[in-house]
Amino acid sequence: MAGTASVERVKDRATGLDKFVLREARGSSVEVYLYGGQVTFWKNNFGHQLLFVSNKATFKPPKAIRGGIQICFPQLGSHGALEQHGFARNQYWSVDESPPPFPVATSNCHIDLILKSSQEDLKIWPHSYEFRLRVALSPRGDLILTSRIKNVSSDGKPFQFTFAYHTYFSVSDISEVRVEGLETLDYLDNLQSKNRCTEQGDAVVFESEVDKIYLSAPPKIVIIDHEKKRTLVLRKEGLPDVVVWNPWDKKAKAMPDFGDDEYKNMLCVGAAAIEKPITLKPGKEWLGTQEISAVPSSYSSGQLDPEVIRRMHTI
Ligand code: TA6
Repeated sequence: MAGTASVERVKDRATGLDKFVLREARGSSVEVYLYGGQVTFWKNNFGHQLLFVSNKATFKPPKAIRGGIQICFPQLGSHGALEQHGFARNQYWSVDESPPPFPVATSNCHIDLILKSSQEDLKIWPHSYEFRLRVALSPRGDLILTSRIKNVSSDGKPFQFTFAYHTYFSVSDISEVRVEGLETLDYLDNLQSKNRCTEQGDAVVFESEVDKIYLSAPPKIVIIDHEKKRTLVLRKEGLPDVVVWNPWDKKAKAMPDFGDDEYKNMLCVGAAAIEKPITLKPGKEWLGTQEISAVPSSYSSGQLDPEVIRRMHTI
C-alpha cells in the first residue's frame, strides 16, 4: 500500500543546518531550511528535482542560499538602509508551534515557520511584524507557499513593504525555455534603470541577461522547458507582479556563489508585490500565496497539446 505523507526535522549532513523534509505518498518531496525559511529542494512524483541551487551556494549568514525559493521581505531590490532583498532570507526562522487557524485549506503535509522582528531588524526597519510561512506539499506533488505577514506594532503606525518569492527553477537549457502569460504586459526593466516598457513578444524567451518585473500579471503563468518536455505552472494570489531573471554569462561570472555556466540551467520566475507596496495597519495581516506544479508537456509549434491544457486546468 502506498505510504503516507510525512514531515521530518533533520540536520543536513553537508551544511550542518536544520531543515524539514516533507514527503508525500506518491514520491514527491520538499526540503525547507530554517535558515532563510528557504525551500531548496522540490522533487515531483517522477523524481525530478525542479528547483535550482547553485553548486557554489553558501549556507551561512549573511549570504542567502543561492537558489531554491528565497523569501524577499520587507523589500525586493535595494533601497535605503535595508540590505538587498531584505533580511528575511538570511535569518534563522523558528517553527511556528501554534499557528492561528489557516484561512485556506492546505495539504496536511506542511510545515509552519515564523519570523518576528529582531532588535537588529528594528534598528534598520523600525516596524514590528510577525511573518508566518506555511510550506505545503500536495498529494499530487504541487508546492504551495503561503505567507501571512501581520503588523504587530504598538505605536499605532502602519508600515509598507514589497515582497517576492524569488524562485530559482531548474531548466534543461535556458535557450529552450519560454514563459507564457506575460505577453503584452508592462514591466520594469532593471537593466534600463527600472524603465517601464511593454512586452512585445508572444512569449518571453531568453537570449541574454533578463532582469524584469512584470506588472499586474495574470493569476497563472507557465514556464515551458522544451527539452525536458515539462511545463511548470505558477499560480499566485495576493501577488500582482512577477520577477523574471537570468544573469547570463557576464553577471554569472561576477557572482562568487554562482557557477560561470550555471545560468544555462536556471531561471528565476517568482510571484511578487513590488509596483504597489503593501500597506499594513496595526493588527492587520496580509496573505500572499504561490503554488507551483509540474506537468509533462509535449510542446510544439507554439501550442500546448490539448491534454496538457486539460490537465493544467484541473491543477
Ligand atoms: O530579481 C532579480 C534581482 O533583483 C537581480 O537584479 C539580481 O540582483 C537578483 O535579484 C539576485 O540578487 P541577489 O541579491 O540574490 O544576488
